[in-house]
Amino acid sequence: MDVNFEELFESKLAKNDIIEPKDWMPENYRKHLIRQISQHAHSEIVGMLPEGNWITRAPSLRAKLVLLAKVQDEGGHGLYLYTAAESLGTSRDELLDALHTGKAKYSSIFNYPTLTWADIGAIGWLVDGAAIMNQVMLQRTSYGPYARAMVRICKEESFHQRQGYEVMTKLSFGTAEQKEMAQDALNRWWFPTLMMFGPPDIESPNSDNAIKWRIKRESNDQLRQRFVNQTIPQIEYLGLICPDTNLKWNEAKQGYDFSEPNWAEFKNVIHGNGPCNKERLVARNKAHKDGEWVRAAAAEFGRKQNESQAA
Ligand code: BYC
Repeated sequence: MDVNFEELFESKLAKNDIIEPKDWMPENYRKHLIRQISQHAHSEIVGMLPEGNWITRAPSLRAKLVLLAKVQDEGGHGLYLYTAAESLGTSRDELLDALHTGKAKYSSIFNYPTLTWADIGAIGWLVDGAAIMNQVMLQRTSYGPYARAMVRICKEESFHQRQGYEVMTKLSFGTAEQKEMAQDALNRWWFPTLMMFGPPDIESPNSDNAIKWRIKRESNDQLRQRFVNQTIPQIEYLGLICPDTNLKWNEAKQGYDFSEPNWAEFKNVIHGNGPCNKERLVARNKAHKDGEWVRAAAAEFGRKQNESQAA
């Protein structure tokens, strides 16, 4: 009997079934997933850099331990995600090469500098907060290995968000100078965080397929709106001021009206010209080169193990 693989794939999606690595899938679905999952992995790995910058300068031993754990978690997230991407028939080397040569994108947010300790609070609170808002739906994404990786990632991101909010709480209820640091960090991170959700829906070339294939279950604009609605009361609790002067509660839509981020700046950043793009790529290339002996030793160990098992 002839099997119509395309129909089988569509019927699985219609039933909310999960697609697994050995299932037939359209080539464009495979490519779309490799693009999104690998960019997500790169974001985790590059995301370690701006925060890693503060590990040696954390203001207490406790703060240092918590930040170390968070940055290590992000390394772990990158590894689960690279593995999920590899299950689609690509290799780690190919993926890393695309990152190191600047061909692959990673989240725009990590091209901004961390100037003060308050930025570590703002990243945990806002950036991880935005990441969770986007990633909760990915736990139900249609591709099995990605969905399963996201379950653990989301749990860890919730801890990261708490870590950031705790830092912001301490600063906001601290001295006048500390509160000013918290406000300054909020001012600098607010609009770049809104950019994390991607371009407006009408300018998002990948969204239609992503929704059709149940890779994304909500649109960039829907998630951005939900993030703003959720975060404004937190800003108010901290006694800080949202830098958006057009922010206004809209009774009819039961949500806030807010200003669009500067999309020209976003385009500039994702095309390699943000404040820290070059620095991030230099750091990642150096880390990869410095790790060459570890990869060679691990490969040699694996080879010897295989030899001794075969003997
Ligand atoms: N930065 O058609 P669109 C984290 C690109 S959290 C850079 O809407 P899509 C972390 C997009 O790739 C951050 N590029 O795309 C948190 C596309 O270009 P290409 C990572 C962006 O895929 C704390 C073009 O713009 N999270 O890791 O439907 C600590 C048009 O966009 C961005 C994820 O990756 C951006 N902000 O939607 C440590 C979540 N936005 O690829 C780490 C999974 C858009 O066609 N990813 N672009 O050349 C997603 O949910 C989606 O890929 C996005 C974009 C919402 C990001």
